[in-house]
Amino acid sequence: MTCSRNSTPWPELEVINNFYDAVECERIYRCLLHEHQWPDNRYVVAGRQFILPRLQTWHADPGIRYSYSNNLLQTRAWTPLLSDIRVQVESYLNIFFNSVLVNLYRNGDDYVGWHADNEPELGEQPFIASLTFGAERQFAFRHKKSSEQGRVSLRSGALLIMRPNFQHHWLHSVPIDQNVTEGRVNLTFRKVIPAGSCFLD
Ligand SMILES: O=C(O)CCC(=O)C(=O)O
Ligand SMILES: [Mn+2]
Repeated sequence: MTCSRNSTPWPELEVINNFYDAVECERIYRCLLHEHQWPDNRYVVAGRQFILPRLQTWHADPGIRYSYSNNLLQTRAWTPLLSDIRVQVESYLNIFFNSVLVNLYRNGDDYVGWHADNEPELGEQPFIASLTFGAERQFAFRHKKSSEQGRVSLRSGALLIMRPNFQHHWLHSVPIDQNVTEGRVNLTFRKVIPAGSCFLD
């Protein structure tokens, strides 16, 4: 891997471009697009049907439970490809993850709305590593209390690091972008605190 660490003006965020080179990105993207078992994006909560504006799967080590989108995500085992990527991200960062959320944005109409990844299961210091494959998309964020906001472009092969304070102070989203016609797969590696443990990390 020949990547460069690029700090952003925001200390809680770091973008590492070319974490995967173009050839690797193409291989990984094609594999995720065509071989990953994508579920339907319609789901029912309390008798009402909702449509998720992207496709999504959740993979975790045995025994890991996460209430994020509880009604729609079943925990799946790690695939060989996701396991390989996890090892590469972990050894680069020297941080260990036990789960990954996989999102497919089929084109620029797919999006994720404003949110913070700060569920109690992620502990008090949620550290998230996020990888992009496929189309470049904007990652937008806005401060929870002030009017400050920002954006970074996430290109194929980029690793975005969200340090814990990012989830404490900011909301983030990937907005609709009608100029984007191609798909994008995003992997967010997370560390869920196993049920019954203290939040000490
Ligand atoms: O697609 C992205 O870059 C972000 C996805 C995200 O925020 C999430 O899965 O929680
Ligand atoms: Mn998120």
